Amino acid sequence: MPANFSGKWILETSDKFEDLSILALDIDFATRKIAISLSQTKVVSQDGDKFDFKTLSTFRNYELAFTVGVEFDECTKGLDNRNIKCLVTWEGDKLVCTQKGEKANRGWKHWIEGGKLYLELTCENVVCVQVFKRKE
Ligand code: YOG
Repeated sequence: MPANFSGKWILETSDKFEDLSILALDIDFATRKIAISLSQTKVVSQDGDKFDFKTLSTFRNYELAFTVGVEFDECTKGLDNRNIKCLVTWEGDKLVCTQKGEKANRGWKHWIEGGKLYLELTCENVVCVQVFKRKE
């Protein structure tokens, strides 16, 4: 039985986020400095295999809706502004997205562990891990 990610989650720790944004995603210096200082909130709505992820901050917001097992096109507008082809699948209780495009080895994984929401963002040889706690 797949995990339930629904709810509001607030960023607690973010490891290698700057490496991901500069080394891998080519985000400019000024934007990167703002990005690393942001408090991020994930608002997740899950209805079976249908998901809506909102990543909210005082600087920018990002929304992604998808169905597990159905390939879709994503434009990462306001992030690194690239077009990618994505597929999200379940690997056990992990939600795994592969993102095909200009950047190699790109994707993310979400899972819940010890009541916290984990997000592993990968691009090329960089792996960033974010941990979110439930917001009351
Ligand atoms: O999440 O795709 O939860 O979409 C990754 C940013 C920062 C802008 C955030 C704005 C990577 C400048 C979303 C931050 C760095 C930095 C708040 C990750 C790129 C640009 C929006 C993501 C998935 C999975 C759902």
